[in-house]
Amino acid sequence: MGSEIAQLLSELREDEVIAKVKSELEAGTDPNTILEMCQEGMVLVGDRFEEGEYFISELMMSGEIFNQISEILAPGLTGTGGTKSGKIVFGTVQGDIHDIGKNLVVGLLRASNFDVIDLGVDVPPEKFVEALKETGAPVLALSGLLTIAFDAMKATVKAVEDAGLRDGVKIVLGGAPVDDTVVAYAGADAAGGDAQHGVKLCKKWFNV
Ligand code: B12
Repeated sequence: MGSEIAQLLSELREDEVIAKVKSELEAGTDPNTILEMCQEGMVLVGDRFEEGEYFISELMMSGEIFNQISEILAPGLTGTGGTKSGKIVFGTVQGDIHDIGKNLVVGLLRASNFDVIDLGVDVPPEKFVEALKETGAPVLALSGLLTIAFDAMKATVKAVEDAGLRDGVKIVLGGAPVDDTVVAYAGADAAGGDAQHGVKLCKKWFNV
């Protein structure tokens, strides 16, 4: 079943995959599970791109379909209620414009009552520093999907250090290629994993 959604998405069969997502939801499948299947599909799209079978237009199309599915799943992915849990400055690092994953995590964090300052994509280090100063946020979340994003993450951590803010700010990195090696390379605090894991981590950091 999971592979069917992944397969349909990877083949960019828009109407069929959306219908399948809806029927799975109606059948009571956990939206988080459906989301994972869709991520699988996006990885398959990436593989086809690497193999030269797909081009940028197909990447864009997959992003478009994924965004539509995210909207359908969003209500089921809601977090806990209550007061605002804390401020988080978030953005995709300089040189990288991938934001589908970032937007998902931002949505989930907001649904869990975090006050997220979303700086968008291709964000230069100094813009992150400025936002941390303005908001006093104790958590900085950086997203990046390109290999070159690792250097931008490192530069961003350094800029936070140079501004004298590092001791009061925890930094989480996310995006498919991010692991503990990247965290160590960039000098950050943690790898965010998937969206659910990222939210859990922030809850732990904010003690909520
Ligand atoms: C869609 C897509 C695009 C779209 C992006 C649209 C958009 N608005 O984001 C477009 C067409 C614009 C695009 C462009 C390019 N892309 Co592209 N793209 C993809 C693709 C197919 C899917 C990415 C995606 O959205 N995945 C789904 C989301 C939900 O997953 P995610 O981002 O990983 O996010 C999840 C987690 O990682 C996590 N997460 C994400 N961020 C954060 C942050 C925190 C703090 C936390 C806690 C968690 C977290 O939560 C999310 C949910 O669980 C990937 C393939 C892949 N394998 O990833 C390639 C891929 C990332 N792209 C790639 C490339 C090469 C490019 C281009 C350079 C192509 C070109 N020649 O121009 C450009 C780069 C543009 C730029 N400067 O950024 C390569 C990168 C290779 C590399 N090693 O650097 C990939 C891996 C494809 C491949 N296999 O070759 N791309």
